[in-house]
Amino acid sequence: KKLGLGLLTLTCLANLACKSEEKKKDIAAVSETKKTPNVVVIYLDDLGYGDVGAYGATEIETPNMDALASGGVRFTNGYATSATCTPSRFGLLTGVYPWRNEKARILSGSAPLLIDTAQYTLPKMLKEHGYHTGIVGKWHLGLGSGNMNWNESIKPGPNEVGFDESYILAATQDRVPTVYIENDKVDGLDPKDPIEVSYSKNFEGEPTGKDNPEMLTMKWEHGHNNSIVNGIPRIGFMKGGDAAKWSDVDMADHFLAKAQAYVKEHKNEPFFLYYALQQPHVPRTPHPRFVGSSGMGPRGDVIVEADWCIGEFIKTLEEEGVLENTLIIFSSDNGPVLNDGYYDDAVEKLGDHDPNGPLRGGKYSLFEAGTRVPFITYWKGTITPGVSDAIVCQMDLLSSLAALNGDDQTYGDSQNLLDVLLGKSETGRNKLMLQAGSKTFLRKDNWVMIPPYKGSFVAKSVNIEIGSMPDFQLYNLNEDLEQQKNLAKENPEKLQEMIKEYTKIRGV
Ligand code: NG6
Ligand code: CA
Repeated sequence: KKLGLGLLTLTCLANLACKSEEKKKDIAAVSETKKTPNVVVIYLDDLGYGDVGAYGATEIETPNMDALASGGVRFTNGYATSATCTPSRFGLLTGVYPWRNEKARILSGSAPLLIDTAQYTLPKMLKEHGYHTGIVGKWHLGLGSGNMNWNESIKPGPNEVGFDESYILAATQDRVPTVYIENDKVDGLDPKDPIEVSYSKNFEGEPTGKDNPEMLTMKWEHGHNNSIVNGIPRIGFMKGGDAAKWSDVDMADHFLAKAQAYVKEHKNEPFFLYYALQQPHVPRTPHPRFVGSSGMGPRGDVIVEADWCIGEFIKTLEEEGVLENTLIIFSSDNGPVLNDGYYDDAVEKLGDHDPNGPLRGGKYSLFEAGTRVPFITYWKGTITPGVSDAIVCQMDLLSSLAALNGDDQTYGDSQNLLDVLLGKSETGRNKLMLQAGSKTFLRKDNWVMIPPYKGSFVAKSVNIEIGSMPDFQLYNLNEDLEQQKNLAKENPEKLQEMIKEYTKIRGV
């Protein structure tokens, strides 16, 4: 049999026309041996419900995101688990409500790993089903077990919670350490120039954004006045590691190249890639070729840049012959913010663009724009394009993708919504306990109930309505998507029903 194949190859080699035939067969053979598709999660950072053309944006062009929407299922009620990054990513990967873990709050760059290494996770599940698993991009779920030495093996991290391969930034683009980490090592570290990181005090003699404004190419507005890297003041202090420091303007290209390389390397086996882009989180640092591309300043420009990255990445899937065998899930970790601590014209140059779309609030908010995000599933040739109003949550990927692999169990708080994600059913969740900071609220059918909370209604620094009120809030999203009319007094029966349900889930 082997000899026969060898002969066939030989004859084919002699004949160029035969070569493309061979390639086609190759691709067919690859997809045949795979029972289930590759899975790619494309995850943006702080991209708002209204930032995407397919979700109604008219002032900014996102043709590649729109192509996913028009060729896939566009969810109008797709949710992250939280209005900030760390808890949302925790929910996405574990299938567990982040409010069950008190430590699931915005983490510093030196925080220990948040996910228990014994926790079942999305990548672990897919690994069990024969997938190779990789992450490229933003992590922000902590690393190590406290007192990290960045010059040695950085463990535990993504590789200990299910990823075979990882290429990440530790926390956020605005937090130190400003280096890439490949598996358990800082990429490009010169051992003669060790890295030190502190979130409590500066290292002697090191400039800071606060004391050395003359060194800055980007000005801080609130927070962000510690160590300066590439002229940008960051959160946290860092010393050394010069050769390993990333170039902010090249970050998008850098992660894209890593994501493309991952696909090329693993196209012949089932793979799961979590491609976590850093845009449009602060500091917004578009590559020079995107500067001015949106007319909206850096925030718009990095959205255009991210859209381009997505287009290039999908081209790679296509060129490598795996696009029709890949389920893509596109979403964002939380809602939008304009001024998140730097002067970058996000407010001044916004024009008529509304990153919230029709929703109230934004990043950090109890209102819809905090957690309701663009959410698209795309599987060329398999998913029938459409729009779905079903309630789906990123946390549901674990059980749904387990079902895709023939495992009908449900895990943690994750529901099996496979048919919904594939556009075959409109029956999504009927309830979902969402969170902003440490505050939770309940979405049930078309109703939202926000319990009374202390704290200010508006977060002044970012100019976003967080939504904390001394009284219960009740909204009917069918009639009032903009959450303008609190029905708590008008509809005490509904309110009581919602409180009962809330208490049942939260146990408080
Ligand atoms: C906040 C930062 C904000 C952003 C956020 C995390 C300040 C004043 N603000 O603490 O700029 O980094 O944390 O964003 O420091 S997230 O998308 O990763 O949750
Ligand atoms: Ca975020």
